[in-house]
Amino acid sequence: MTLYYVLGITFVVFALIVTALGLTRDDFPPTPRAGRTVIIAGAVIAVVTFAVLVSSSHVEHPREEAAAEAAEKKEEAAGEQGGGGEAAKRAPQAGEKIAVVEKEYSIELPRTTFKAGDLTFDVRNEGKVPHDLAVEDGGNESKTPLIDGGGQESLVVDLKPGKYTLYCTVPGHEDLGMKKEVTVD
Ligand SMILES: [Cu+2]
Repeated sequence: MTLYYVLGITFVVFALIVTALGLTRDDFPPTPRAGRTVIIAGAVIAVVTFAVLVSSSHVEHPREEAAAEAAEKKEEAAGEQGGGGEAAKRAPQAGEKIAVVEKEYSIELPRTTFKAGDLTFDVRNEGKVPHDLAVEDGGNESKTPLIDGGGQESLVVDLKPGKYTLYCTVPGHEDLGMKKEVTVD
């Protein structure tokens, strides 16, 4: 493809030079033989350019083709995962959904008692500074990514009956009031 461009540009430049010479100089071409040489040279460049264009036309859009191929492979890969992939995508939606609002410096919940099992905390940060929502379950801390002001993230946990504390892990925020005792039964 690059070769085609180089040849094409060469042909255009050649044609412009010959035209300029022909228009501005009375003695161009200086001899009939030189004139024939110019015509043959022009024809050769044109033919080679056309030949390269034809031979390279099957890879005329290499970038677009590569992108289409990549998309196809991605689709195939997704297809191979089959139902499993779909189930994994749905998993975060499973169980009870609880809308949580965080700001400086509080965590608001619609209620503080939940049924044991899958729980999805949909956390909206209505504050100005980033917050997250975490819960400690048997020594393991599960938490959302840090949520910028105005942002939203979900925390999906599978909790057994017991008492838990929901809190923000940003240093100092828990002590400033970003914690909430909840009961799972
Ligand atoms: Cu916070």
